[in-house]
Amino acid sequence: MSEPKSPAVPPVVRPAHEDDDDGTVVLERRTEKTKPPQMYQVVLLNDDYTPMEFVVFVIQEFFGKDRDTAIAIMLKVHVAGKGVCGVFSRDIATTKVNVVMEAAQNAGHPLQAVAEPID
Ligand code: TYC
Repeated sequence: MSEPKSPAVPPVVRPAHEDDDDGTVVLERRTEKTKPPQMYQVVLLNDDYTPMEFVVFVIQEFFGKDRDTAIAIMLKVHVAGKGVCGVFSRDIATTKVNVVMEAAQNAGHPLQAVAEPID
């Protein structure tokens, strides 16, 4: 037998009966209630001063990319002005941005990272 698809199906109410459930009716919610969480892309921004090798290091170290992928992302940023390093939940994206900015500051480079909500 196939299950009813909609919550609008009228409940079956039975009279209370010995050894029974007192006529309790449980209505099952079948409509989707939770939305997937908003995700964020972490983007590196180009500047004229941060060494390419430092950007490659950052992408490998903090975004888990292999060297070839890190070079490709770095060059994308260098040419296009920005490039995506990864997509994360809000907390993880914020942490990635902070870690990148702190590493850049400690190394004396002006590299900037931002988290942008995606569709
Ligand atoms: N434009 C920098 C240079 O020529 C390299 C660079 C790449 C800087 C990516 C930042 O996010 C960046 N040294």
